[in-house]
Amino acid sequence: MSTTDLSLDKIYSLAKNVMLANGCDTANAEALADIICRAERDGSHSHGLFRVPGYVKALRSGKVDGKAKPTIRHLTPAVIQVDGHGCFAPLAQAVGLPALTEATAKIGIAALSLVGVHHFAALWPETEYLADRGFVGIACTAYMPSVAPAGSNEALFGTNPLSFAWPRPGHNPVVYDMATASMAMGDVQIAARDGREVPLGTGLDANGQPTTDPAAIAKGVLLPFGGYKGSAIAMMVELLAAGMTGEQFSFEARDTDNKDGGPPRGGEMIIGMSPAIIAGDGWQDHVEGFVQKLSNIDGVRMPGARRHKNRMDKGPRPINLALIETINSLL
Ligand code: NDP
Ligand code: PYC
Repeated sequence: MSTTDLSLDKIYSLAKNVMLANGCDTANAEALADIICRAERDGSHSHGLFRVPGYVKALRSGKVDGKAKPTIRHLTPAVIQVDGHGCFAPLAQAVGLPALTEATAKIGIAALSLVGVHHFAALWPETEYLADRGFVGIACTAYMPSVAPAGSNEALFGTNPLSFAWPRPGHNPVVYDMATASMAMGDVQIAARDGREVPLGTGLDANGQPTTDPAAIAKGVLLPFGGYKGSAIAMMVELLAAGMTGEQFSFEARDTDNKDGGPPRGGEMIIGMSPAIIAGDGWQDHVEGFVQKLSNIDGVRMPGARRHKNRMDKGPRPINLALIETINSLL
């Protein structure tokens, strides 16, 4: 695979310029460029520049409004709703997360429901936002069907990611962010692009047969991680991200989407919790003992640690050359 080195500043300005060139106003373009640049910085390759062609398709088809101005409502003191009015999710998050943080700090637990958004990114930025301010963050979103519920070979769930972040003042938070599919579709597509096989158990081909060929899985279905247990968590994500927000389930998103290749309209549920209020004084030392015990076990690596290590590197990032050429052609 040929790559070219790009500094983080160049990644940010490339992403911002391509969004501005395709109908975004400054607020929308900057929110997207920030999320794309942070994904490349951390090594979240399937959700950084790789997603730019899909973002642009959604802008060009008019499905996403690059000039949308999200609005915020307090449904109760602890329940906040942001309507993106058709924007990509990052700007709606930028509007809602400060209010969620404030409500969590006051009440101990609060929820942010995003509606009218198009989510195409990783979820750790929203959960880490809360953890960086001393709160636990949980986030999930649905997509369009590509995952067969356990026992079937018919796609109903999206790859339905779930992220959790726990604050560790003075340290990076403990954070996981994972598709509830055995593999994110972005990683399946990257494996197909780079000519790599994926592990058996990742998905089934169009005839319902197990395969290690990522291109065949893209035409068939992904499987949930961990059999019926992962399938139950994927179901929970549908219920929280669509049932609880009132937005579209993955199958509804497929039915209403214009199939331009960009993300469909949907919802996201983000929950904040305050350990200082719920657990009380001493929570930090208590938890730190557990985290140390876990991370000191031979062979264990903490989720999030790979990204946080990548983040320390301020240098350029190698980016797939063909992808850069594609993005340049969208300017
Ligand atoms: P991975 O399977 O790569 O990683 C999932 C989590 O497990 C990460 O927190 C990762 O930490 C951690 N991890 C990985 N390997 C180990 C290990 N050996 N020991 C301990 N922890 C480990 O992620 P996915 O492929 O499932 O998802 C990738 C991204 O795709 C996510 O950011 C997700 O939000 C995004 N996504 C977005 C969707 C959307 O609709 N917007 C849909 C589906 C996925 P670390 O990051 O440090 O490696
Ligand atoms: O990688 O599965 C995925 C995905 C879907 C939407 C955004 N990312």
